[in-house]
Amino acid sequence: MIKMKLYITPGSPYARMARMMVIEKGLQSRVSEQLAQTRVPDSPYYETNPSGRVPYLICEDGLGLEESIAICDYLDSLDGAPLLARPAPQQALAVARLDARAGSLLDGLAVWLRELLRPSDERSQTIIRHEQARAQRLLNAWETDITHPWMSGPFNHAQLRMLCALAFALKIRGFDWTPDRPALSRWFEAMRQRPSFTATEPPSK
Ligand SMILES: N[C@@H](CCC(=O)N[C@@H](CS)C(=O)NCC(=O)O)C(=O)O
Repeated sequence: MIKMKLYITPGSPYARMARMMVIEKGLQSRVSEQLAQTRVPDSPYYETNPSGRVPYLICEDGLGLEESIAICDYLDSLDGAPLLARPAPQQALAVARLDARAGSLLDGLAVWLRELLRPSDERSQTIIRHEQARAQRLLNAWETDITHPWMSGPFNHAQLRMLCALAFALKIRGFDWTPDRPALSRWFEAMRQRPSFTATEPPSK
C-alpha cells in the first residue's frame, strides 16, 4: 500500500473539508499533505491533476480522486467504520436539500472571493454584486435551515461543508454574516470547537 497524498492549498475551503477528514479519521500517518500551485499557467501540478483543482487525493491504489465530498467519503470508508452519518430513506430528500444548499453557498462564496483576488483591472463588479446578493439570500435561508435536526445530529456532509463555508465567508474582507443571524452564529460557535477544524485554520493574510 502506498502512502496517500492529499493536494491542497492552505486557504481552500474544499481542501479543508478533506484535511478535516484526515484528522477526524486519524489518518495523518497514511496521508501526506502536498501544496499545489493552482491558478497559474503551466503549474507542474497540472501533470498530477489535469483539472488543476484542489483537493486531489492520490488514493492507496495509486490513482487520483477529485471532488471534496468523494475524497471525504473515500477516507471515511478506509477503516470500515464510517463516521459521516447517512440519512435514513425517509430523511433522504430533506438531507439532499440541505447538502445542495450548503454546496450552493460554498460554490458562490468561492466565485466571489476568486473575483476579489483578481487584479483590480480584471475584477468584475457585476460578478461581485451578484455573488454577494446570492450569499446574503442563502445565509438568510440557512438561518432557518440550520435548526433542522440533521444539522445538529451526528457529524455529516452538510455540517462539514457548512462549517468550512461559514469560516471561508468570514475571510471575505468587509463581509460579516453574523449580525442578525443568531441561530447560524450559535451553530458556528459550537461547531468551530471541533479539533479537526481548529487544526486546519488557514493562515491569516
Ligand atoms: N467541486 C470541487 C471544487 C474544488 C475547487 O473549486 N477548488 C478550488 C480551490 S477553493 C481550486 O482548486 N481552484 C483552482 C482552479 O480553479 O484552477 C470540490 O468540491 O472539490
